[in-house]
Amino acid sequence: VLSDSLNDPTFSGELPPCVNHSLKLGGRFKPLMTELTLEALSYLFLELRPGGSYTPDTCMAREKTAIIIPFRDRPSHLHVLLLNLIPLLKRQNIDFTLFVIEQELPGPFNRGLLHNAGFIEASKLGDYNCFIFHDVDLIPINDLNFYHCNDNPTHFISGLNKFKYKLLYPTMFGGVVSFTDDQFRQINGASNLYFGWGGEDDDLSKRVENRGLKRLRKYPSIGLYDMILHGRDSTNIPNPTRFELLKTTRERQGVDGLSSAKYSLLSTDSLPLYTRLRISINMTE
Ligand code: BGN
Repeated sequence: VLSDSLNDPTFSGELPPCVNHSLKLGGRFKPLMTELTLEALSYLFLELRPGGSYTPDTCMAREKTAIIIPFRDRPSHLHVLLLNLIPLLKRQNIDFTLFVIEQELPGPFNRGLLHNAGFIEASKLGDYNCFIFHDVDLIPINDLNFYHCNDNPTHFISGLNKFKYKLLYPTMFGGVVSFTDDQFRQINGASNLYFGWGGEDDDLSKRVENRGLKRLRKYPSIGLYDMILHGRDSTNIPNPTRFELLKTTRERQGVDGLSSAKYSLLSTDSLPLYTRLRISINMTE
């Protein structure tokens, strides 16, 4: 017979804080480029809660992280990213939710506005204090590239396969970047005015600098990514106005950004591995 004292135990203390030097981490690895279906992936990652959330169960994570993935029409890239990113985040003991923010066709892609919409909508769904904006075609290949926020906005990429594991210019700030909630508000988010390819990440870089923040970057041997090879996206042509726009970043920053992001939220779907946010953007507004 079980004694009564066993029925109602009290935990002897709290979970210990998660530490960086987890025994599960393996350094640099070769990513798996296999394109699985979402169904197959969801069987691989049964421990994720609906909507794509995960909380380590053996330690207390240091922050609550929203991974925001701007997306349009590239399911195979998304599936390769999930196959590699989810295990990495688990090995790093990150408390995360994956958000895929999808812009409806037609019309040119607006990556900056998707950052703002993803930030605003994710913040309504949970009390996230760290936001990592993540391109769908960039696969991290080093376990020691921690998906944490820092005391300043951080560029996670120090080298990309297509640039021979280097960057093109020092102020590059695209692809994968982190902001705390406060840092993103402090710079009034991203510009909403860049339609099509290019420049919006350079604008973001200047916004960080203009508000007296530093850009941090991952250590060269750690911030390594493989870009999934693809041709140029015919629906996302280079934006001819990007050079002109970049001249006025400072003047626009207070009035063009989080404070002025206009979009319609079409649906919020809690899928097995991510929360899908579909939005439409009216280009003439
Ligand atoms: C730059 C683009 C970035 C892009 C990188 C890497 C512009 C602005 C005019 C100078 N910037 O040239 O948006 O991320 O290349 O491909 O086009």
